[in-house]
Amino acid sequence: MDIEFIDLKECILADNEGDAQEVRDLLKEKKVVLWNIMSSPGSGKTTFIIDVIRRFASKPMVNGKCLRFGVIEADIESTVDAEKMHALGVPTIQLRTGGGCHLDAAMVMEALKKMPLDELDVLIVENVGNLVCPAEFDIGATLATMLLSIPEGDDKCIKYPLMFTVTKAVIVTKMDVKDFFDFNLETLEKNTRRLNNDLRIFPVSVKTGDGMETVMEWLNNQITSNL
Ligand SMILES: Nc1nc2c(ncn2[C@@H]2O[C@H](COP(=O)(O)OP(=O)(O)O)[C@@H](O)[C@H]2O)c(=O)[nH]1
Ligand SMILES: [Mg+2]
Repeated sequence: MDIEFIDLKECILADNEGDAQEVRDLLKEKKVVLWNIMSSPGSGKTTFIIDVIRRFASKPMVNGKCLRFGVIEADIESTVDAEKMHALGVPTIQLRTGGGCHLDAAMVMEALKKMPLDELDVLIVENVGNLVCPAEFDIGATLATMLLSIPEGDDKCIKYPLMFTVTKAVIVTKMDVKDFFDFNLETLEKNTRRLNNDLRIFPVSVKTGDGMETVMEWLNNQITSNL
């Protein structure tokens, strides 16, 4: 008798595709942009998200209103980041993956059921800190971006290529410490071009504010064109 095997990864990913479509359909109906933010732990996701939400809060759109944000925090454990978002006054849901290294679309759908979608324009997902698994799972996002911090090095797109192909932009964080590291932006750009010719690269420092206005302009276009 032949040994049967089940390719679990394929099954999981196939199910996930259907779930991701359901997330997309619901958010299209509700006119909410789902923005997936991925990176290694500690690259500055929470810090960047807080800064972006604050900047958008003082940036009225053409109709005089500001974009309304919600946040889904995904962590293996703890509510540290969710507490920071909650303190900003934005609707926040903490998803605890209980050891899982990524979010999938079904988990996001659970969070959507608890979010006041009719009162939101943008729902930010701070994905689990990891450059591998989150890239494999479509969560139904309208916009996917990643952060890469200066201390991580400019070779990460060679080591984790998938992440750099599923994102629209790499936000290079902690530019204020670049003099202490051998990070070369041109090397990063050259290596990412081979993987994803449309990828945008935005060097920023949330500490000094450098580069933030440029990335805000791009984000504003990405969000408003998808609303
Ligand atoms: N020097 C510097 N540190 C930063 C910057 N952004 C974030 N950090 C620091 O990096 C650490 C990790 O940031 P955090 O936002 O928690 O990263 P996350 O794990 O990706 O959410 C914290 O100590 C932040 O203060 C920055 O632009 N410059
Ligand atoms: Mg965080």
